[in-house]
Amino acid sequence: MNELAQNHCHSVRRRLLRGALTSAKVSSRFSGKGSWPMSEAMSSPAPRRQQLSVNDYVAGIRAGDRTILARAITLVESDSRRHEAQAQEVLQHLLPFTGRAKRVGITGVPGVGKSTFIEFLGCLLVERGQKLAVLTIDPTSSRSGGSILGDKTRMERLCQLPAAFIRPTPSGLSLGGVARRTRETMLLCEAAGFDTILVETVGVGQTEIALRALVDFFLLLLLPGSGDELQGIKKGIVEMADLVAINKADGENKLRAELAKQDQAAALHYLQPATSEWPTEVVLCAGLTGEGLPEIWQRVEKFYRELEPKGVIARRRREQSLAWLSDLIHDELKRRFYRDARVKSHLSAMQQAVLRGEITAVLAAESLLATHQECHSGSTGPEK
Ligand SMILES: Nc1nc2c(ncn2[C@@H]2O[C@H](COP(=O)(O)OP(=O)(O)O)[C@@H](O)[C@H]2O)c(=O)[nH]1
Ligand SMILES: [Mg+2]
Repeated sequence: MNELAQNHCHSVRRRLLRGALTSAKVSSRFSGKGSWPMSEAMSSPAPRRQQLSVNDYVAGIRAGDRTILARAITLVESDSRRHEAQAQEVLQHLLPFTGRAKRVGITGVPGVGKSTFIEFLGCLLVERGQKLAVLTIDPTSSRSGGSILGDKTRMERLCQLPAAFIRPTPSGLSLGGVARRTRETMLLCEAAGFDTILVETVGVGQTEIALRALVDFFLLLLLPGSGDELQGIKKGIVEMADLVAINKADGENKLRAELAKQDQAAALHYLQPATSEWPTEVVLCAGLTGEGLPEIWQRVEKFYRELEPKGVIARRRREQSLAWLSDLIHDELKRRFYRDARVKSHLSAMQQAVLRGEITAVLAAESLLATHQECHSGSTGPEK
C-alpha cells in the first residue's frame, strides 16, 4: 500500500475509533421521535444540495428524516473513497441503533409476482402501524429497464404511504457490491426506525445466496405448476427457504397451484430445514388479491416469536456478521493481490508456464503469492 493510502486508512481508523467513543453521546442527543414526512418518491427535490456532516446524517436518520436517509443511502452506494470513509463513520455512529427490525427476504423468478406481493403485504403492514422499508435487488432490471413480464417495481400504492420507504437497487454493481450496499442500507433504515425490512430479489442464481446472508427469514415464491415446469429455480434455493409460497393461486390456477404445493411439500420432506427448529412449509397465496398474505405474515411473526427467545435469530445474525467480515477480508486481499504491480508482471508468465505444463498450478500460485508477500514484508511494496 502506498504512503498516501496508508495515511488515509490510519486517519479513517482514527476517526472511526473517535466516532465509536462519541456515538453514545450523539445517540442521547438525537433520540427524539421520528417525523415521517412524505415517502421518498413523493418528496420534492432539494433545491441545492448542501454538504452534510457526519453528525447531520446521524441526527437526521435518528429523527426519521427521509431526505437525509435517502442521501445517506446514496453516500453508502458511492464508489468514492471520501464518501466511503464518511459513510463508514455514519454507520459506526448508528450501529447501536441497528438490529431491531424484522429482516425478511423474498425471492422468486422474474414474473412470479414478488413486487405485487410486496405491495399488497406492505400496505397491510403499514395499515397495522408498522414502518416498512422495501429494498429491491434486481440485477436484471438495469439491463431490461425493469420491464420484464409486466414488472411492477414501482409499487405505486405503497409508494404513497408515508410509513413506507422503497429503495431500488443501485444498478451497475457487482453482486458483492450490491450485497454490501443492501446490507448497509438495511442498517441505515433500522437506525431510522423502520421495524420491518423486506428485501426483494430475483431468483436467478447467486443473488439469493447473497440475500440469504442478509436476512432472518427467507420466503420463496413459486409459480403454480408441477414437475419440470418447476420454475427454472435452482434446487439449492428451495433448501434456503423458511417458507415456500405458491403464488398466483387464483382463478384457473387454483388446481395447478394445489399440485405444485403437493410436489413441493413432498420434495421438502427430504431436505434439512433452512433454520433449525423451524420446519419449512408450503402454502398457497395470490399477491394480486392478497389471499393468503395475512396468514403468511402470521407465520413470519410466529418465526420471530418462537425462535427469538431461543436465540436462534441472534445466532444467525452473529454468523452472518462473521461471514460478512471474512468476505470483506477475502475480497480486499484478492483486490490487493491482483493490483500488485509485481504480481501483474509475473502473472502472465506463470499462466503460460502452467498452460505449457512446465510448472504445477500449486507451485505457480505459491510463487505468485510469495512475490506479493515480499512486497508487503518490506513496507513499501508498489500498488497500482
Ligand atoms: N393472476 C395473478 N397474476 C399476478 C399475481 N401477482 C402478480 N401477478 C402478475 O404477474 C406479473 C408480474 O408481477 P410482478 O409483481 O412484477 O413480478 P416480479 O417480477 O416477481 O416482481 C404482473 O403482470 C402481475 O400483475 C397474482 O397473484 N395472480
Ligand atoms: Mg419485481
